[in-house]
Amino acid sequence: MSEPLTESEIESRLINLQDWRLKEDHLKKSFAFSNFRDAMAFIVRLSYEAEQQDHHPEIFNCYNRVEIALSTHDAGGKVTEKDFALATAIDAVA
Ligand code: H2B
Repeated sequence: MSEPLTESEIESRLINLQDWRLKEDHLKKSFAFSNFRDAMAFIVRLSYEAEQQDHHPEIFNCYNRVEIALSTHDAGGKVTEKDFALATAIDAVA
């Protein structure tokens, strides 16, 4: 069972991440690519990270745009350290 982070714990961790925001109990970020193919390649690449971490993002795609939302079901849908670990890995893939 993962422990939810407090809002101030989340805000202090967000300082180290570019363009991630806390919204509706999720860590959210929008990525823009040159085209649909690059956006889909990003999704496939991040899926390997998600599987490796056994932690899975919500993903919305529209053409060249990919929106990611992270929360932890096991923590009642709140943000935990697992979401920060996956956000960091997703940024490395992008
Ligand atoms: N992904 C996310 N985002 N939150 C979780 O709590 C979660 C998950 N739990 N992926 C994992 C899988 C869990 O269901 C399995 C059984 O480890």
